[in-house]
Amino acid sequence: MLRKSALWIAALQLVALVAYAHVDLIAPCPRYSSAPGCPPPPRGQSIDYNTNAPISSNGINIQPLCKHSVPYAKRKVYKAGESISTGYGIGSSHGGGHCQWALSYDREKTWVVIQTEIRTCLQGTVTGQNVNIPVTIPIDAPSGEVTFMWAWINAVGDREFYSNCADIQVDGRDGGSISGVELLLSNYNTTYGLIPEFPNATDPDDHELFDARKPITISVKGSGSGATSTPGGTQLLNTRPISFSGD
Ligand SMILES: [Cu+2]
Repeated sequence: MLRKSALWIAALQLVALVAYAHVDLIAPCPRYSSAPGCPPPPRGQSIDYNTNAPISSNGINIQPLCKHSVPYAKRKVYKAGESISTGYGIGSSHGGGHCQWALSYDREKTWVVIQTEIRTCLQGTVTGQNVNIPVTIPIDAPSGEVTFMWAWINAVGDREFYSNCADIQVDGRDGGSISGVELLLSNYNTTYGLIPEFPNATDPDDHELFDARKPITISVKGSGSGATSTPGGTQLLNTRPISFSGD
């Protein structure tokens, strides 16, 4: 009996370790974050103690983009043109990778990428460190309730896709449009293909796929009505054949 419970404790510790093995957005508060200062989860939802776990690993264990679909009731307000000091909790930086930051005005149906960092994103960060990366809300961003996403494709290790989302309010123009590129979903699941590991500076990192992201413009009607987008939704990108490089 005693041995058995000791084993259980060891197993639970292992689970806890695994939970710390990745990276998460910690500011602005991602949905249902356990971080101090973050709001309680919305009614019917529970705290996510694994916000730092990928939403897809080697094309399996798929969770929805953002991990959770019910937004927080309260939103932090940012002005169009404002730089957000986004924060990250580092468990393992996996050699860095590709980051995309995207906004959705239609509850995560359509995404416009507003900032990208290829290859070096979170590279060289160490376990336990908190890292800040400035992300600027475009000056022409229309007002509205917006989902703000950080997405990450790691350089080294299992082929993972990370996605954390914060619920924000953008204080900008009353209606109008915002332009950027579509969100690249490589590594999200096998449909989108996997980017092989790129541990060394000379390794190919599939940055061409990022260069090839299609432009997208999201139009937002004035005074709080809905959003429309052209050419229509986040399209499937990256039809590269699936390949695993040994890990
Ligand atoms: Cu990880």
